Amino acid sequence: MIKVITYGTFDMLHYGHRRLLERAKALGDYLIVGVTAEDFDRTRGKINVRQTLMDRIENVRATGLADEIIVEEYEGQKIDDILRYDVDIFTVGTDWVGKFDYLNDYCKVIYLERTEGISSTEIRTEESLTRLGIVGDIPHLRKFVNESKYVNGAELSGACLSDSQNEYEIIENIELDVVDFDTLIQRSDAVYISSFPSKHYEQVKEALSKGKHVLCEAPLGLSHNECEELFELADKKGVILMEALKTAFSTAFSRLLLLAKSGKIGKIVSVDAVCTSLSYTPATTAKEREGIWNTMCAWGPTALLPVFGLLGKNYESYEITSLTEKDDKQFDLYTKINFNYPTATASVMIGKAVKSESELIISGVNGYIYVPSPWWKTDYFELRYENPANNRRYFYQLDGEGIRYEIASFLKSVRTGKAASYLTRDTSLEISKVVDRFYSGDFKSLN
Ligand code: C2G
Repeated sequence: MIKVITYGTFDMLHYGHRRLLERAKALGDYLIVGVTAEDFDRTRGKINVRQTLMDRIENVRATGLADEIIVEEYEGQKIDDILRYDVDIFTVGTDWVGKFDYLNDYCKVIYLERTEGISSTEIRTEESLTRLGIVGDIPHLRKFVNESKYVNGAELSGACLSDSQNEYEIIENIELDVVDFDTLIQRSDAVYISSFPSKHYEQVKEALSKGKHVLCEAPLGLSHNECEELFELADKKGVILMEALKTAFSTAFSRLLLLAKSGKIGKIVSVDAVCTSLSYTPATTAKEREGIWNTMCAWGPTALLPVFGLLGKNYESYEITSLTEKDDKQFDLYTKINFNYPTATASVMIGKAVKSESELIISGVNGYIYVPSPWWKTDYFELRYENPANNRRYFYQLDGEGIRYEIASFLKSVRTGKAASYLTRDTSLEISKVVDRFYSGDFKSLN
């Protein structure tokens, strides 16, 4: 009996896939089809897959061509499978020519002509293209535009720049139409807003009231009431409002939250997050400071993410302590926030003009989770125990600092009409309360 094996994602199974499977089957007597797991696809950069693993397996099964279906979960698995299933022929489309020649050491390798004129990418793109406008400052926007290239389903409809920006620079480097806010809203289905935080509320409100979906850099507004109002408006208009916090979309971060919640370190008693960068030189004049994000806005939402994500909103109290610019109590150079929960504590240390080890530590009664600096864009963390022999290390691929996953989640939410975000509305609203308290001047000053 000649055994044949082939692999693929088989997203939105189409004629090209079916033809490949038919010809693979015809090469022998028994066909094994390996369908890629979601995590495996993500590590090989396929972040636009629409269907779940189970749906994709069902579609392959429904062709009636596979005698056996297996799941492909890791790099190098093909060698294991060929040996384990005693495979005679490995086959795949000609888009992979040369890439799998190394399997010739284990079985015969045959590349089958790829069917031209059809692909999952084209089907996904044709089905729903979201016209996405971008608003804000060039450095933020450039990253966003570059990352959006990895995500299917969006067409950038133009850019609205903050006042001080040079139009030509963005046109030359990003190649986008620069237009005013109203024009941008008119020609877009959704907008990404990364302007100065004090502008967020008005811009988000304007976009939502015109029925546009919004992805806005955190913080969404400077007051809690504003944020609540914006979410209510989004519901009323039936559109998606999502806060953009790239860390929330990184695989390592979301997995460590799950591990912590599933009791791996026992009951959690402390969450301590540090985010610092020497990205600001104090003592610039108030004029020069215009457009520069203070510490609370630049770092607060990110650092608060693990606190609210793990301990929730039922804290008893918290205090904020800040060192601010002498002439501006709303411009913090350094801020410390200490939380008291009924059975846990948490601390957040953030600074744009103070440097410290920017790590995240989640302590439990049985052990702790250690995420090295800079934890907000990590691909790695450790579970540590009293006995080091029990320690575990976890690695997850992180591409584009999480921004491309954030864009993919936003577009999925827009497409399905359901929030598909790791960042819950509760967390966003809790973050807004802290930002609100800081702006109302309710903190201990170190000046
Ligand atoms: N295919 C084809 N014609 C198309 C599209 C796809 O012949 N128009 C083939 C591909 O060459 C592949 C199979 O159908 O052999 C599945 O394609 P995908 O779902 O795109 O999977 P792919 O990313 O190619 O994964 O480990 C996974 C394998 O490496 C292949």
